[in-house]
Amino acid sequence: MKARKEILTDCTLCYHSCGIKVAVEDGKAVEVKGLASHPINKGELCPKGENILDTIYHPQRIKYPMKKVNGKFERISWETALDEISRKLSDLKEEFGPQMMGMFSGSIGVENMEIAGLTQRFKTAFGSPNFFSVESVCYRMRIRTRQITFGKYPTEELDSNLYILWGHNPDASDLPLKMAIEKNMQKGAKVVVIDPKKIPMSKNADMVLTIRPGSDGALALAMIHVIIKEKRYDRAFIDKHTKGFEKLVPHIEPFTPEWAQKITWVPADKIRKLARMFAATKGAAIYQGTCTQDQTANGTQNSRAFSILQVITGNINVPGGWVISPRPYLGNVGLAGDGDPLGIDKYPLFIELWGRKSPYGVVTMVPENIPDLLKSFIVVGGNPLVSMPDSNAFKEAFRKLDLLVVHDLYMTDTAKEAHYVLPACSNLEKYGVAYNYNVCHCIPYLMLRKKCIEPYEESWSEWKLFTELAKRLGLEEYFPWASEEELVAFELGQTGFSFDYLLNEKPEGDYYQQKSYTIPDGTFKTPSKKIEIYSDAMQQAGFDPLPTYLEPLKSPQSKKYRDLKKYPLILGTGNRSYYYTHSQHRNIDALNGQDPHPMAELSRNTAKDFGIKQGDDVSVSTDRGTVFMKASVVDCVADGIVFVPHGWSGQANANLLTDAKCREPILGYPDMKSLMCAIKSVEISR
Ligand SMILES: Nc1nc2c(c(=O)[nH]1)N[C@H]1C(S)=C(S)[C@@H](COP(=O)(O)OP(=O)(O)OC[C@H]3O[C@@H](n4cnc5c(=O)[nH]c(N)nc54)[C@H](O)[C@@H]3O)O[C@H]1N2
Ligand SMILES: Nc1nc2c(c(=O)[nH]1)N[C@H]1C(S)=C(S)[C@@H](COP(=O)(O)OP(=O)(O)OC[C@H]3O[C@@H](n4cnc5c(=O)[nH]c(N)nc54)[C@H](O)[C@@H]3O)O[C@H]1N2
Ligand code: SF4
Ligand SMILES: [Mo]
Repeated sequence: MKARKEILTDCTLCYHSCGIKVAVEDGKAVEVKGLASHPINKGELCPKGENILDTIYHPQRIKYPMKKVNGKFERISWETALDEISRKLSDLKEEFGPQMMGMFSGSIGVENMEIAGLTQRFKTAFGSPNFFSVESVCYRMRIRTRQITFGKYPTEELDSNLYILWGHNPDASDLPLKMAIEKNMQKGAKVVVIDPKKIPMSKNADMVLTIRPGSDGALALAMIHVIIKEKRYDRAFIDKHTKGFEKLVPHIEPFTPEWAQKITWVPADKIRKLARMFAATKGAAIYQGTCTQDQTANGTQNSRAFSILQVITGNINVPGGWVISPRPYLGNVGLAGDGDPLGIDKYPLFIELWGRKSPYGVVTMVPENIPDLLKSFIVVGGNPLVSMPDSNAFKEAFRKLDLLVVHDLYMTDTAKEAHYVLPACSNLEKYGVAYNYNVCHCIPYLMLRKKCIEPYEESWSEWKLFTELAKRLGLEEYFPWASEEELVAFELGQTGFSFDYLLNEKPEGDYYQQKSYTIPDGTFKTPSKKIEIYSDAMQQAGFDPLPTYLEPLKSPQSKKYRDLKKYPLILGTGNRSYYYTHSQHRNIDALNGQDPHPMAELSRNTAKDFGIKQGDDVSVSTDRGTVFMKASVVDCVADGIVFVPHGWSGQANANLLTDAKCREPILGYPDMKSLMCAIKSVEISR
């Protein structure tokens, strides 16, 4: 009989890190099920998680290191690869200085703290400040804005009395929230959908607001206007905990619902109704799209306005509102270094707040800084030539690098451009700490990610990659951990949990602390110790200290964008597919069968206007490029809009349409949600 064991760990195919049970027989993972006791997914899995073993054991996985020779990849040993890479890095460092090295880690570095931490540590050890990640296109904007406002990061809880789904579609992207909403609706929780598209949750929602992409900031300002004019705010909370409300009152005067109606397409009456409903509910929360509200011209100010809506209605640290959940004292694998990352002059608040520096550079500025500043790149767990804006600009720039190294499980579009490709372990092949539950869903829970199986073929973990590379560069002192287990034990150091406890006694994970709904003195760590409705940090950095609205540069209402006539339709990119994570999983039959083609979505009226029929081959163009997809003519999308998915490779890559220089002015995020395009039917010869 085969020896079978069952290991409790997390999925890691997206940042939700759902709990799973992996059955392993004779060293091979043979079955994966949801872990019922896990607070995030309660035993459920999405189709990606259900099919995780197809990802782990797929024959297209990279098996050994490769080097590009005369345009073709050749197998080499790890020894040779690391020797050559370290020699090249040393030479470039000597000639140009250490800042010439850039590093990138993708979304997998968000759920996988070891990837982001070790990558960051390596760049510091090497002496470069230039670490880039998805943090400068996704989510950190909201964290940063809430830090600026609260000195803390209050988070939406899963259980709420009123869910405002503001550009967020849990059925596609957020399984834990979808489960929570379905459960709480049975108990009377209300749901509001603010979206240019009817999403599955629109069907049973209490209110549905069909909004013009990129105009959300105007709606939020008008809601603040109504709440203030009608005196529906929480006076006691404002008096006790905030600073600057008296400045907000006159500031908000012009932002009437009628003003917002013209900008947003949402009728003024509906704006009033929503503002009243929100103000009347304790335990109400805005669930802002995870990246939707960031990747637009008004991004930072959108997040500021949402914070202020929560604050003036007293929906902070109440169950179901936004709650400050305790963070664990994790050992920091990242290492602070000298020097300023790219972007500090243009987007200072992204990098520095109250004298504290974050480790990330502004990724949208990378293409224009190759090759003058950046000569080499190491990409660990990311596919920037598909996932970052303006793939043409990124590709052109990456082709000018003296050295591009990619560490991944698969031969991605980025890997194909590399000088060296190195095989990476999957999440079932290494140890780690699963902790995102607190950051994304306000659950103070930790779990040990277990090594369930041995590395596939010649794959290495990031710990091994950087430890070995550092040795060759004389940087071994920075990587003192003798094993992955030691590294993870270091991370767990001050959490109160030992590696052994999480491995043997609580393999299902554990709560490291309890949340509290009180607001003791000293809760808000801003300089004023109050919630800063009026933000001195924003003012000092030269930005509006009270929330404002900025029209997207490329929009039908923009005064600045001159070539509009060529691109008459609004373009949104990157609505999530339930079956894929970004550019991943297209090669998994069970998933690809469910969503086989990149589909450009548009309404019946718009399709008619442009002579497009269901299933037509279409081209979608912007001032940056053209993609080829199929038309999906639907009832659920508002007229005048085209939505294209991101993550497809080659000619269907949505980021051929986006623009690295079309940036949100405060934190430098790319606009991926509110652009302009043209669409037409095309003949594709097959
Ligand atoms: N299956 C799957 N899940 C994922 C991911 C994945 O790739 N696949 N990626 C993960 C990551 S990294 C992220 S950042 C999140 C993304 O999560 P979100 O940003 O929340 O993205 P979606 O859930 O697709 O929801 C976006 C919704 O916003 C609407 N929308 C588009 N533009 C606008 C606008 O301007 N205003 C408003 N109000 N609505 C708009 C769209 O129609 C869509 O219904 O998903 C995460 N979850
Ligand atoms: N147009 C448009 N573009 C977008 C978005 C959008 O909405 N619109 N969304 C953006 C957002 S929010 C995000 S977060 C980014 C995501 O951007 P990325 O993170 O760059 O995208 P992924 O395709 O998830 O790339 C992750 C890569 O890591 C590899 N990988 C998986 N596990 C491991 C591991 O353990 N180790 C290593 N070394 N590699 C591993 C995978 O095979 C995959 O190639 O995309 C952004 N791009
Ligand atoms: S939502 Fe799906 S892909 Fe993401 S962690 Fe859970 S099971 Fe895995
Ligand atoms: Mo993201």
